Amino acid sequence: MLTSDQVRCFHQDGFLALPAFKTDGQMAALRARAEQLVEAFDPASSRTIFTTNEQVRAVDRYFLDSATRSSCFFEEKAFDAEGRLKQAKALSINKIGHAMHDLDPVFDTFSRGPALHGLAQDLGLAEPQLWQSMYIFKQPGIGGEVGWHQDASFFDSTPISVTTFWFALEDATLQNGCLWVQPGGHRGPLRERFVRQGDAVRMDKLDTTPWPDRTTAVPLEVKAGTLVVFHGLLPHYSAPNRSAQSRHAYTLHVTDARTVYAPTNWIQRGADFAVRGFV
Ligand SMILES: O=C(O)CCC(=O)C(=O)O
Repeated sequence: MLTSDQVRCFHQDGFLALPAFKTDGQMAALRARAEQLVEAFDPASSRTIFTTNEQVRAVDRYFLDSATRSSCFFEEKAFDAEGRLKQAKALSINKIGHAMHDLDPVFDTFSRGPALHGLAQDLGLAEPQLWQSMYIFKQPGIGGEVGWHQDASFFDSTPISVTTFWFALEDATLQNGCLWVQPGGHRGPLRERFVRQGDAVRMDKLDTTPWPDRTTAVPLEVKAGTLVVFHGLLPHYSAPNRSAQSRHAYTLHVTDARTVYAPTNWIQRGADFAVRGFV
């Protein structure tokens, strides 16, 4: 799949953008299916969960259960002071997560196949395991910021192997909140670890190395259809979307089965819903 130059760039910079990886038809199919999932989602059933501060435990439960579901999460700025949606439901959802790749045939088709398997091999993921899928809407006007983080905080393994597959489903620009990355930043330490203990989750601070800022990071303005792959230690971030254009993206988080997946990671799979690869 990749030239030796592309593999070298990935290891040097910690990321690689592959334009035109997906066709318009493939993206349209995923987008239509995401729209259907949102349409089927009843906001009344979970509005209190997202709008009442005292209900932290209910939020945690909804979040933890989403590990094996296709759950909709609202944008933080979706509601007014009375807890009513300020815009249509379809323009209020921040993301769908986190198991569509294993639950839904359309997402499954988009998430798998020989091209992705071959790419994973070239990136050093000999036995890829797809733990998580997210359909990210980055809605016009209210799309929330995603703060600086490293995905290895959420998908820890020994040694670290998590690699992110980030598909632009629309053009990602500075205006609508494209990704920012720190080239070479994957050679730095893991700063935080998201730990699950039973039904509780917490973020442990591991290292005080500061996060990059816009002087050391670069924006990844990419066209729809581009696949960006990045190393699990690469610091990345996306700004709020205050523009009139949405910025849909789809991500997969993938580890290598030859590494030891941490039992404290928040997503775990048993034999009844086994983690699978790209083929
Ligand atoms: O798409 C974004 O805004 C952020 C995505 C991200 O951080 C991730 O997939 O790890």
